[in-house]
Amino acid sequence: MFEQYKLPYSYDALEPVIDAETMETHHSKHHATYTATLNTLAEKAGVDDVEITKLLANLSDISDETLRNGIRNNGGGYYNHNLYFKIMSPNGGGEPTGALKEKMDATFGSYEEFKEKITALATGQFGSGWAWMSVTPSGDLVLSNSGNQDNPISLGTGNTPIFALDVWEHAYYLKYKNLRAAYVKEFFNVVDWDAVAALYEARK
Ligand code: MN3
Repeated sequence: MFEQYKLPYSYDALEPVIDAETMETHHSKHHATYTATLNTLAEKAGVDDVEITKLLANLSDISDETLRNGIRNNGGGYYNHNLYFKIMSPNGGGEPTGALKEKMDATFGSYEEFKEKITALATGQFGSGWAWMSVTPSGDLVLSNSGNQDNPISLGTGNTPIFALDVWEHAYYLKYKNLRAAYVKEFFNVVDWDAVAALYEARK
């Protein structure tokens, strides 16, 4: 049984960066539906007791193609949004600190250069998808993007995401309309770098 991440903040807490209606629809409809559908499909496939990261890393173990594709999409939607909602906070913004900052500076040059690179991946993702910062098995940081609800785990990279940026239109359309770049620019004002640093510490 997979449980949807419960928001530790209210739907309007991320205003004005993300409006309350978008947050409520995103969490109580989109994410709730991914979670419910994942639970139905995972039970059918007999994998409802498998950890989500293991499930996504081993999709090829599911022999039934319909179940496999459904779990790839809905399991991705479940995992991706858990991470996305977890790394946002009404007290977010600012810059990374500590070991995460040191590693990001060493990898990307500076926080500003990180922002430029992840922004290019987020705005350059054609159609629905995500932009990621992940930790490799050897502890390095890498940036990537992916379509639909795929992620670095389901794509078999072996990397663990610690930063997720949803660029599906449902994440921004009510407020930003077609202007994905405007949403991405504002998104950094709600990123909880302490939460990202905790995920980094757990993986490095
Ligand atoms: Mn979404």
